[in-house]
Amino acid sequence: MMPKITYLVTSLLLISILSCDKWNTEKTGPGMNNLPLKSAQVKGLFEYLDSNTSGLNFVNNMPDSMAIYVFMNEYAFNGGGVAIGDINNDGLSDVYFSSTFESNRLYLNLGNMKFKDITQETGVNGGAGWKTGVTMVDINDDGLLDIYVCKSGQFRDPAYRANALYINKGNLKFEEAGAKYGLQDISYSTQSYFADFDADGDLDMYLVNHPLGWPKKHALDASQDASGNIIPIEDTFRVNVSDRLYINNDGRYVDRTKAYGVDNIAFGLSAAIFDANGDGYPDIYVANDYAAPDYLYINQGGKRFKKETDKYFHNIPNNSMGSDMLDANNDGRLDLFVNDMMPEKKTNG
Ligand SMILES: [Ca+2]
Ligand SMILES: [Ca+2]
Ligand SMILES: [Ca+2]
Ligand SMILES: [Ca+2]
Repeated sequence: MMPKITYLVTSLLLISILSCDKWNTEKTGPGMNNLPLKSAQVKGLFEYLDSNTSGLNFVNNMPDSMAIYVFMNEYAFNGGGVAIGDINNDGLSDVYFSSTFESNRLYLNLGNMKFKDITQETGVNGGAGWKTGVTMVDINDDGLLDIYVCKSGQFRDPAYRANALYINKGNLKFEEAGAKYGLQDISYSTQSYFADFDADGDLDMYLVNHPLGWPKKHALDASQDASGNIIPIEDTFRVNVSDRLYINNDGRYVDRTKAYGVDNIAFGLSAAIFDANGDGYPDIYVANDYAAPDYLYINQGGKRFKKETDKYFHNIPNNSMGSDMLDANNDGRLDLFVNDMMPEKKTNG
């Protein structure tokens, strides 16, 4: 999901506001200066643990550079994400943080809310490039959670955007196998979502992607023949911008984006995978920022998707920032929550 690290930090901040009797500016660790948090003062439903106590001392450091300034690159500050899962099946949830520019970090849960950074010995640092979302998934169905890291950024060499797949070999050993699985994707990725879209018993992948900026967003590459007929040209810009759908063929992932009808251009920030119409096939709701609306793709029997947003929703957000599924009213049916950054009323001046 889009900036999961942002959600985590935001959650900590909200907890502090709700729980503290007074503001406290004690330093609580690297990058946490001036947060109004102090363990001893927090009472209530949640207890604040500082990074010195938990060992979770990851910080997504961003260099002060014009090259990544938000007006030069709109998605520069999106993150960074976090995935939580039990990588060693000891019943304790472990934590993987994605760092935009520095090394990703894997923390092993030692119990009693203590964590140990095991990035170096496991080698799951994400490699070079600009890392974005991360997903823990048992991609080969061997009972061990694997880790898939998305990448984005404008690089001359697209290899810097090759997403990484770390296969869990057991005993805290991992092996990078993105190329082997066909998932060394070089598009501008935000986040990956795994589900059995074609209902053949293995996990396929929907990849939420984004353009780098506005200039070519609505452009059409075309030429004309001698009679004046417009001939569309394969839009290479769109190739790395569109969301992608990969179908799993016996452990080898194959790009079936166009065949499944999910070729699009939008500043995608997240997706929610659920069965919107109860037919047993997973459907996809994509939350998009800026001009393109959100998309609801209804699965057509595992063969393709049909965009049916208007059929299911009277209104959708204007500028979606993220989404999640939950049963908000406890009636047994999943509901959809989408953040919208736009106010209800726009005012000028
Ligand atoms: Ca564990
Ligand atoms: Ca596995
Ligand atoms: Ca499948
Ligand atoms: Ca469905």
